[in-house]
Amino acid sequence: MTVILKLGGSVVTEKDQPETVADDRLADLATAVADSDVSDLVVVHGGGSFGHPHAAEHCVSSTDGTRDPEAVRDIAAAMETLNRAVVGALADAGIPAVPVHPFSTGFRDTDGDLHLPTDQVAAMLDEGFVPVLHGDVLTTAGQGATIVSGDDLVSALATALAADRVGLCSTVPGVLDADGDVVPEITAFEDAADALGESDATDVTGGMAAKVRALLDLGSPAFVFGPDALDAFLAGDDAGTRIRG
Ligand code: IP8
Repeated sequence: MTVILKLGGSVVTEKDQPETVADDRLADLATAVADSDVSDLVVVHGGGSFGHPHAAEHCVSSTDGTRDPEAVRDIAAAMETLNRAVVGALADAGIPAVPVHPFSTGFRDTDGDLHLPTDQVAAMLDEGFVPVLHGDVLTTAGQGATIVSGDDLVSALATALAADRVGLCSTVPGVLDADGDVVPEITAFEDAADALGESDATDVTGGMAAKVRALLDLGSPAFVFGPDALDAFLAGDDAGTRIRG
């Protein structure tokens, strides 16, 4: 069973406090992962209060690039720092987590298509490791470098590794309708278009709407859920909102 789990940036960091890891929340998530029976797990985490403020400061987004190497180094370094914290928390819970930095391996072509080598990720899984990737700055043909969201990486990994399940662990318990209730299932974007607004903190790669669109395009069942439902998701149960295109 191959599972791709995204830990949202607002879950692993305190999103309103610059460069602050949400240590207790991260430790609880790591414990839930350690207690699960998933054989092949790939973790991807978002930028939260590390990547997004640096990207905004340098005016870099998924569509606006930079040719300033200092900006690239700055964003990449912030994400490496956060990745070290996430890998460290998983390691402390006994998970064989190892870091994978997308900037060093991937790029976008002139059509904006993401090229992310995944053979090394598959080899890591075969060797019993848990690869931990992250949203990052990424070389982009014709634009210098842009931001790649963890969600884009999740899609690329899910396709390349033929994932059985995909999970997005967010601060909200799922996709919420106008009354604040969790939408149990989305099979077409129009089902939830009214409920899908913008993310409230600085987020240069789009909010829930972009996530749902990407998940609808996957061949694997995907779930958006809150931290409390991580163990249910990892146990193979429905969690939060089920998204199936
Ligand atoms: O939080 C963005 O990743 P996301 C990464 O998954 C950076 O959108 C560098 C802002």
